[in-house]
Amino acid sequence: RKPIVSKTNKSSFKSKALKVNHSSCDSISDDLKRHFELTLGRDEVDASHYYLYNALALTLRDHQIRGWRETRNRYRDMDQKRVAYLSLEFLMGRAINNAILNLDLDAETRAALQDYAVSLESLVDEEMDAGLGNGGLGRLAACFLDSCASLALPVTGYGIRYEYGMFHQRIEEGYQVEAPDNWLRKGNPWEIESPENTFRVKFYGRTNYYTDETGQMRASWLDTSDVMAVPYDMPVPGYRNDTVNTLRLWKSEATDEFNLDEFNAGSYVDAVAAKNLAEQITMVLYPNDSSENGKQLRLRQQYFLSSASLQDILQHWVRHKGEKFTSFAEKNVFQLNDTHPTIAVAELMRLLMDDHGLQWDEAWSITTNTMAYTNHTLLPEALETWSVRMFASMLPRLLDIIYEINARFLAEVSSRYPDDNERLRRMSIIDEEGEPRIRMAYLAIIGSFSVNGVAALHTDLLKVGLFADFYEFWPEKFNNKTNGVTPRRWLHHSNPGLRDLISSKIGEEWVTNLDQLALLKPFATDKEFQKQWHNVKLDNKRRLAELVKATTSVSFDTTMLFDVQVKRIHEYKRQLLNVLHVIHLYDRICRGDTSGMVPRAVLIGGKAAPGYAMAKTIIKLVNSVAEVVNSNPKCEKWLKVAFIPDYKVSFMEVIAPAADLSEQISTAGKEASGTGNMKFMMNGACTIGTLDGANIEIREAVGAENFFLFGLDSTQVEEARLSYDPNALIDADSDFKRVMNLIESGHFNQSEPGIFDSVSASIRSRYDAWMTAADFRGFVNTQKSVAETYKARERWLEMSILNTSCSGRFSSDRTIRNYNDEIWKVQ
Ligand code: B1H
Repeated sequence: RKPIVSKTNKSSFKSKALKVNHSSCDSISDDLKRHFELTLGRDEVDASHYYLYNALALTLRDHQIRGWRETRNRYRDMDQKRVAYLSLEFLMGRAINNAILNLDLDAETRAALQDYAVSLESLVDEEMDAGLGNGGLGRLAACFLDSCASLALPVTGYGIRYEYGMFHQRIEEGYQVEAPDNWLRKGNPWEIESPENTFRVKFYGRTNYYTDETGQMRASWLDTSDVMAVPYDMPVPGYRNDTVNTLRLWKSEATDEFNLDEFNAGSYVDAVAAKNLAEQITMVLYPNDSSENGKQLRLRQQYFLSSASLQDILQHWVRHKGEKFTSFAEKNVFQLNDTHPTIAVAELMRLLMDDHGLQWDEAWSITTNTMAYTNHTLLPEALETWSVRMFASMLPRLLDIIYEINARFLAEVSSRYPDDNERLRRMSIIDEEGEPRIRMAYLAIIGSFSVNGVAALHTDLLKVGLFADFYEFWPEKFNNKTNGVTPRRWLHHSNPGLRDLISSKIGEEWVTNLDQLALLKPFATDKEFQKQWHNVKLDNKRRLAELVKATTSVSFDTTMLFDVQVKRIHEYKRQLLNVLHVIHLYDRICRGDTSGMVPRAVLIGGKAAPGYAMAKTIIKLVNSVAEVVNSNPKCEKWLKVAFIPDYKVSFMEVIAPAADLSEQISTAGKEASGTGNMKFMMNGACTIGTLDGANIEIREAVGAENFFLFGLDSTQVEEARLSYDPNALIDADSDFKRVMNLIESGHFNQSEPGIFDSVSASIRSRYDAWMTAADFRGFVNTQKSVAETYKARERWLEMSILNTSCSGRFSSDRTIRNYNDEIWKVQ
């Protein structure tokens, strides 16, 4: 057989090879062979390596299964409090490298693959990203699972096993085209179906009130159409700690008694075909980020997840403790990832009262001592409300309960604030303006003992703005938990060069104690260390340049400043501002004014919600500008622009390590936290950013002198809004005027006149909510100082090293410790 062809960093391979554990090495080799030849029935490695990938995944899963069982038993024996993290999104990305890393099986795996003359790197590309999320909110849930397992905390993720995850994005003629993500088509070797834990979820029907044998008033939910929830479990390995937690994803299936009438009427085929309705529930992820969608099917998904997960937990409780719930709240916490699973508040009440016979007060005490709510956005378009009418027909029993929660809550408010009807109207769960709607955020706050924001500024803004009445009413409920990201995936795995360099200086403890990165600070000005740091970055830039070339045909020169903005496309994130700067640079280059400029490679990537026209136009604009810039010989040396299609977790693993400059340029007050900003910082990128979300804390951590700040702060934004006059700003700034003129003259869209009219109109509108024009000048000026600093190579390297050194507090381990210390309180 041919020798292994490995693209891996050789030094890391060698250093690991010394540590091969021979017993697990043999077993990996044997298991791989067994799975390849017996489980999958293969005898040759085909070109795609698909079966070999599967055999390896099964091998690694086997290795997790022992730890999985042990972990379950340990949690049970310790009789600790459990946490259920309820989320409509878990953006897991690929599992294979994470498993190898956390199980410490790198050398063994590589050794086993030598028998097949296949490199690990070529195998991992066979795995589809598990794209069960939109962006930051879903990826945060995934980072949290890694940290919980690594801290050996008994936390189970509960989500939906979408048949189709986040759509694939292609770019055709510069436009986004969506393609379905059939990620399960070739099977998912990581999951284990657990049909014995199937639950029944009810929909429609009516409430029936009756008096039970003891004379109590009781309710039951009758004449329902039911759907089965079947769990699929994915192992969540902790970092080298023998802990394997669980991500339990529910799939919807039809019950066997579906459409009995039709069945009996003889239309057997119609009855079977109707199974689709039930199975639709978990068919597809809604691709909206930071905006709600209001569709019936989405509410069905939310209730389906909430009900199945709570039934699972209650069943477990009853099996171990019987029908006694006095200590339930001491032993369980439900963390609600935004309002999406908030119907769980009412569902827990229903299950406790209707199925387990508790009285209202006892059930309410349990609910409000177990539910905790995380808010992720202040954007009004993302705040979920559901029409009462839709609720009344789909979830009638839940609506009864919500009304009762509201009535009791409003009674409390009015006893604290007598005769304040305005306040009652403001705080009511039911919004009575227009068609009555249920405000899910209010239900979440009222039903929870903890309400948290995801960065300091965000939490402060919640207190004084959106939730001010509730903060006044229950100040003790409110707390901040600044987001974080897992250093295992986002540094150790994705940046092997930097990982080895860091470990060579400060050892490996940083992997589980990221504050240790501070030990690098003294080396920030060390010439030799800077050189090594620079070389690692250069290697990473080469790797990214290859990806960009392969996906866009644009060539990035690795000596250029890599200026990167990857995230969902949204007006508040202001990709437009970035494009205005690119056009400004292009304009200067065309005019021969390159003084002080640095050669730049600008990379932009991200998906637009399919129904979000402006976001899609922005993608088209980026691509049109890229085409003009990249085909102009004058720009060749100075500027390259690329839009990377299908931005996803596995791409970020290549992008973050290679970035020099991280663009975090949202309108201040709009980005709740951001987490991409943390991944870039950890990998030694410098940030250009506004005082928004966690940028503020990043700047605090790294020092103002190592952060490129620009723009209005959130207070100034709200003040400036009152007399905002973008046209005056444009007219007073000749650079800005030329940029607008290039857009408006059709320079970038000569064959498609008018397509960018909406873009220029939005910039020029006095009502532009994102106030792009207000920050143009500040952004351009600060980009100039970025260029100057980049050219002062040693200063830049110092900043880069300091960014990594100061990123310790943005580990999701820190975030999870905060959640546990202040909310969950698991011993
Ligand atoms: C965030 C969302 C979101 N905030 C609605 N809100 C969705 C809202 O499908 N929906 O209906 C989906 C997602 N996502 C993000 O959460 C914030 O914008 C980021 O700033 C933050 O870092 C992230 C994690 O907290």
